Amino acid sequence: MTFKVKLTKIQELINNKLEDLFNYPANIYQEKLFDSMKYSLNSGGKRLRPILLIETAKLFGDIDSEVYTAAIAVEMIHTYSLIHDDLPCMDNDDLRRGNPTNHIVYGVDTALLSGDGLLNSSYELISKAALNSNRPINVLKALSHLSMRAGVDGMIVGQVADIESDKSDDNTALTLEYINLNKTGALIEASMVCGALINGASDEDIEKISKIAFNLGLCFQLIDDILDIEGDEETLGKPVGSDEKNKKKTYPNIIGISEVKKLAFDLTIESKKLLNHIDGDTKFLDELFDYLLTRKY
Ligand code: GRG
Repeated sequence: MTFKVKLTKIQELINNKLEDLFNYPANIYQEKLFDSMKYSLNSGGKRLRPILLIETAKLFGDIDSEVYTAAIAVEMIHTYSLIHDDLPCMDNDDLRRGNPTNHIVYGVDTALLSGDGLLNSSYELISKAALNSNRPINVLKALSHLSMRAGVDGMIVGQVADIESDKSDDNTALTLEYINLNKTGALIEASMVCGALINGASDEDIEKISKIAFNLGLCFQLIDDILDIEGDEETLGKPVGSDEKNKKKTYPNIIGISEVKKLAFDLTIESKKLLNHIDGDTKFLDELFDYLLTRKY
C-alpha cells in the first residue's frame, strides 16, 4: 500500500470515529452546542495529531480502544484550540479550512462554549477509557501528560506568550522558539508521547519520542509560516498574508524565508534520524515526516 493510500485510510477511520461523537439524544440547548462542536470537528482537518498518536502507539504494541479514544480526544483538543484561536478576541478569522469559522456560523458565545465543551469531553473520554482499561495506569499517564501539554505548561502558555510578544518589541528567535514549541509543538508532542505511554514504551523511548515530536512541531509551525507567504489560498482554505497583515512575529520575518526552509529541512532530517533509533516499523512515520515537510495545506 502506498503512503498516500495508507494516509487516506487512517484519515477515514479517524473521521468515522469523530462522526460518531455527540449523536446521543440531546435537549434543545445541547442540540445547538453539539451542532457547533460537530461543525468544527467534522470540517476536514488533516487529522495529523491522531495519526501521530496511533502510528506512534503501533511502534510499541497493538492498537486497542484506549489508543483510538486518546487519538479522538487529541483531535477534540486541537479543534477547541482552533475555534478559540479564530475568535474575535484572538486572531479574529472568518475562514478556516475553506469554511466560515465557528463563531461566524454559531455566534461568539456558542463558539466559546463549544470549545470548552470539546476540551472537557476529551478528558472525560480518556478518563472513562482508563476506568474501563486493563492498563489504567498507562492511560492515566497519557491523560496526565496530555493535560499538562495542552494546558498552562504547554499550548495555553504558548498562546499567552504569542499575544504578549505581539504587544512588545521583543522579536528574538528565542522568544519565537518558546512560542512555537508551546503553542504548536506541545500538542504534537503530547500526541506522539500519549501513543507511546498507552502502549507502555520505556522511559528511554518516551524521551526519544518527545524529542522527535518537538522537532516535528517546530518544523510544522515553520511550514505554516511559509505557507502563509507562498501558499495557495484555495488549497489552504484561508487567506494568505495574514501574518504580515496582523504584523505577527514569525521566523520568515526574523531569519528570512530561505533560512526557514533550511531549518525545516534540518529538523525533519534530525527527526528521521532519531526515529531510526526506535525499534519497530517506522516506515509510515518516516514518510509522514517527509509529507509534512512538503505539505501544501
Ligand atoms: C484558551 C481562549 C483560549 C484560547 C486557546 C491555545 C489556543 C487558543 C490556540 C493555540 C492553538 C493554535 C491555533 C496553534 C497553531 C497551530 C496550527 C498551525 C494549527 C493548524 O493545525 P493543522 O494544520 O490544522 O493541523 P487542520 O486544519 O489540518 O486540523
